[in-house]
Amino acid sequence: VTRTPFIAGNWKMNLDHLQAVALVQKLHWTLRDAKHESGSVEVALFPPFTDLRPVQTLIDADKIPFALGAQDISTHDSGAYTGEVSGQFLAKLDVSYVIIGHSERREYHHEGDDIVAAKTQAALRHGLVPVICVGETAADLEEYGASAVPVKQLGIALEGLSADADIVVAYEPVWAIGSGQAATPEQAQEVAAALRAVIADALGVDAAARTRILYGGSVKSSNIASFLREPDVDGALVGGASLVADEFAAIIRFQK
Ligand code: G2H
Repeated sequence: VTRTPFIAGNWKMNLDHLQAVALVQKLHWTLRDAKHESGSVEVALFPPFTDLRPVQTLIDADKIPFALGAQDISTHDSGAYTGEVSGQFLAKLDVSYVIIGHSERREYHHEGDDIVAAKTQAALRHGLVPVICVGETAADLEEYGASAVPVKQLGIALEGLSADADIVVAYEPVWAIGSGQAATPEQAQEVAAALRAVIADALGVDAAARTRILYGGSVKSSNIASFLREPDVDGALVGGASLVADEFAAIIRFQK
């Protein structure tokens, strides 16, 4: 099985809709200029909810080969849930992916593994691919090593899913997020391999072979190739560096 490399730009709570459109135009221009080979890598952008419609309109009108993702999803489909956004609304906006369980939501919004599992199921119900984020804190790393906590988190998220569930997994060590201090490629590989084994246990070997596992945490153009060289790392979830057109374009053009 060949897994198409996946580069995801998680904008977090940055860029209003005017800035969003300007960044996507600049990115498209930069990549077109550099003869970006389409098809060799899949690129997805995860803007704030308020940017989804204008970005979708732009990529549709200019045939820009970027997929669209959301940063969160409600566990519910509709109803009296003030402030929540349903997966059915996202699907209607041509959103293909949704980040679930990012450590910032786990920490600041107290989302536990049960919420992550419910959101994973909500995404799949609406034909969205969940990008399930797992990762250990610095304290976890010291106490249990790198793999134990991500393995447990992913196991819970995958409970009850069917073998043909289309998912992406992102390994993001919490201590590496926005810190400038990325994990080593060796650690990313060790945990990615452990996560692939979790997928094999939960969904079977075919699912494990086709599912893409990303590394996230201080990815930049200068370290992307070292991660993508690892056999079980199939892409990256990029935060800060996805907000700068030249830098994100350089990450997209990485050489394995
Ligand atoms: C981790 C990552 C993107 P950054 O949160 O999800 O952010 O690349 O800024 O560390």
